[in-house]
Amino acid sequence: MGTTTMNEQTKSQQLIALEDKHGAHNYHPLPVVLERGEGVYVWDVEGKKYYDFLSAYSAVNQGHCHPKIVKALTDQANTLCLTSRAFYNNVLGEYEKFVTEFFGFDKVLPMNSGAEAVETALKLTRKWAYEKKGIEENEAKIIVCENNFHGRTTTIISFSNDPDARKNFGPYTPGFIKIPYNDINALEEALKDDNVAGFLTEPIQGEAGVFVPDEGYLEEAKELCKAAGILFIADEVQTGIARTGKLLAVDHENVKPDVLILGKAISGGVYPVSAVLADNAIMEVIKPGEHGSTFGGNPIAAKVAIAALEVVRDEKLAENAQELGELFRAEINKLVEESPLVKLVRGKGLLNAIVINDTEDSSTAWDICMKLRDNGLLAKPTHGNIIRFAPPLVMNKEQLLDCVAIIKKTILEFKK
Ligand code: IF1
Repeated sequence: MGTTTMNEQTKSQQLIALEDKHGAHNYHPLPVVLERGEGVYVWDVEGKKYYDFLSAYSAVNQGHCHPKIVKALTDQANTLCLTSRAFYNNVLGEYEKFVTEFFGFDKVLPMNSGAEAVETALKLTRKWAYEKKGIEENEAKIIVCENNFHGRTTTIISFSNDPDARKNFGPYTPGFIKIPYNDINALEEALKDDNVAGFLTEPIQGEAGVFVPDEGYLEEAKELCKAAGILFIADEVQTGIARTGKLLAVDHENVKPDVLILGKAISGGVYPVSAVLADNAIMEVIKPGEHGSTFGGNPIAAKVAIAALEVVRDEKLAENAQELGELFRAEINKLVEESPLVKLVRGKGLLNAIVINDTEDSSTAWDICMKLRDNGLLAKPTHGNIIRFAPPLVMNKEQLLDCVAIIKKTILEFKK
């Protein structure tokens, strides 16, 4: 009774088999089946408790099932869910005022997923280029960076250089110039083209392995864009909402983007909410019927996003991420000294990664993540030999040190 025999599957195994049989195989998850979350913790279907060190790719910055955000969701769901934008509703204006004041822009355009917000920013930039900058129709170009990650749509993967994201999904959307990341000279060179409309960048490259550019890069890039009269577009879908120790990662260099893209944690991971923010001179090029979405700006999304941003402000999550991030890197740097397995730790705030001393095609990082799981901490490799560490920002110091102990023990005991 209650024990597992050879031909009896655990609940986890059954649920994994169910997904495997009926779901498209577009993911390769770590074998753990979660059923409950609270704050920095999640529990699997067997009742085992874990620290969540992925935070749903930084969507759950406010912690799992934050009561204030969940209440905003359920209260609004019991009142009015969706009207479409064919009519006004009594919550959208309140959200638009709140979010624009929160981030310091004139206007917001609400969408749902991060990729949709990136698409919105690209369309906005092109239209602005034709109508305000006078670029000839269909000639606008947008500069992007190598190893970027901005989402999965056909246009966005057109300027990716990840073979998995691109191969056999062509033909690709033209109009993008790719330059190396963290290379100011390359940007300066690319800006000589008169048809450039904007420069799209991640303030820290997430999927590329938490690649932090040199100090001053964003500030100089913004200056160059300003001088060239083109738009600086920041994709803060992953780096925004306090993750890196400031409300936005561009705040570290006091840069104000012309176009700001937000997603993920703008809803605390409770509901798909994304947004594009810009000032009037840019946003006014989009007129009725030219862009939109059935769900974008719906009453639930509006209430959830207000609550999620209030939590970030009231619980001082940026300050906490800054402080705990420094502690985390200091502690993991000791591990770098101690273990030949860990090459380095890098990141900002609580967006960090360790690079494992092995080839990109080795299974070492994956195997370490399996051991971390066994020891009660969930993280996921990116690009083979890199492990990203991004816990919810509601973590306290004691919990962080507990996590550091788990990571140290796991790595020091690890045998290939
Ligand atoms: C997946 C990574 C994170 C993003 C930036 C836009 C989007 C994302 C900077 C699109 C999304 C995700 C999506 C997720 C994996 C993931 C990711 F591993 F690729 F790098 F977060 F760490 N801009 N990032 O990072 O947002 O449309 O997904 O809402 O499985 O594709 P979305």
